[in-house]
Amino acid sequence: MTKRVFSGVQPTANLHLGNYLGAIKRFVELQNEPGTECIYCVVDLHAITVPQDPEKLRAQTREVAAAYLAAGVDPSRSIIFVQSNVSAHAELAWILNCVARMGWLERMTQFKDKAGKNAERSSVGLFDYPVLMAADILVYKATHVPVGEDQKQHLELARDIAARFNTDFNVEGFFPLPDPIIGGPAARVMNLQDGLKKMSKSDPADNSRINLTDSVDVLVRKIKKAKTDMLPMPSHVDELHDRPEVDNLIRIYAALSGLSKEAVVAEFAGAGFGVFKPKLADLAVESLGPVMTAMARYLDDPAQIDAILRTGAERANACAQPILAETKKAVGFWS
Ligand code: AQP
Repeated sequence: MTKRVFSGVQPTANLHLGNYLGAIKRFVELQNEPGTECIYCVVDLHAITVPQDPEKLRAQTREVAAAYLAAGVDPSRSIIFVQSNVSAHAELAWILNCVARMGWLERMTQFKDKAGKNAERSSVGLFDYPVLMAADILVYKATHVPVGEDQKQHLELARDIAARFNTDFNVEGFFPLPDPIIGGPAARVMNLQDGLKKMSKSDPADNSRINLTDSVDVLVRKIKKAKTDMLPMPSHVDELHDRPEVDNLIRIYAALSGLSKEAVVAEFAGAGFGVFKPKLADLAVESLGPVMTAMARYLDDPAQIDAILRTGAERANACAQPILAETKKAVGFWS
């Protein structure tokens, strides 16, 4: 059976190393697997679950598309498009809203984290975000979804919604239960200044993350200033349990080099950070530098990005519309 991959990134500011290693880099790896169809979306409907400046949203949409292209997503092999250009996502989300249960959504930890103490003032969209995410995946009958670890719970919900739809409408196997692709050393890249917090776009401290739009100088400086501790590099992975910042840097090194965490620990065992950090910076420049340069080049030519996104939207619509039509038929809508 053909593997159909779907994933997306929100066009919110400050695309970072976590988004790259946890998601975008894997998009490219999957695209290069034989027998795999890939559909990659810039999920702007998700972005407006919190307030956005319209002009910035438009610019950031191109920025995410530029990151996909710069990382190596090839628009002749994968579909790259903007979510709001394919209305089937929103239409299916409504149907799935009537399948998902309030109790399921109330358990979502990301809503609790993002809404914080202001749940009452949050948009309904922020609460409903995981149902839209389920629609994004199911409207293509995608079988695999590469995401960072923070999206694991949402993926489980998408599976529950798919299974419930199939049962409620007596259409066994209609929606496949999508498999998450999560894992590797960079499934959860942490904040460079606090190893207990996820690296995040919305953190006000810019030195907490490496942005894909940073210059090479800034990238090197942020690695140099990344928090560590007074001890030397560990000799065994077990020593990393209570050293979250060091663990994070080692995992970043492992993800960028393709080595295992154990191999990185063995390579630097007992060394000082004065040895490790410059090596990490060199590695980051070597692997991220070309992506950052290519991204800037794409952003200099917005017309090229727009043309790719328009073609992508046509192709995505062509995949989604027949599945939406079948879904409506199963529900009993007149046509
Ligand atoms: N720190 C991370 N490590 C690994 N993967 C990550 N992802 C996000 N942060 C990390 C993965 O990147 C993909 C796109 O994420 P998104 O656009 O949905 O944004 P997000 O998860 O909301 O990103 P942030 O940085 O966490 O934003 P804020 O600050 O707004 O909450 C997803 O696959 C995600 O798992």
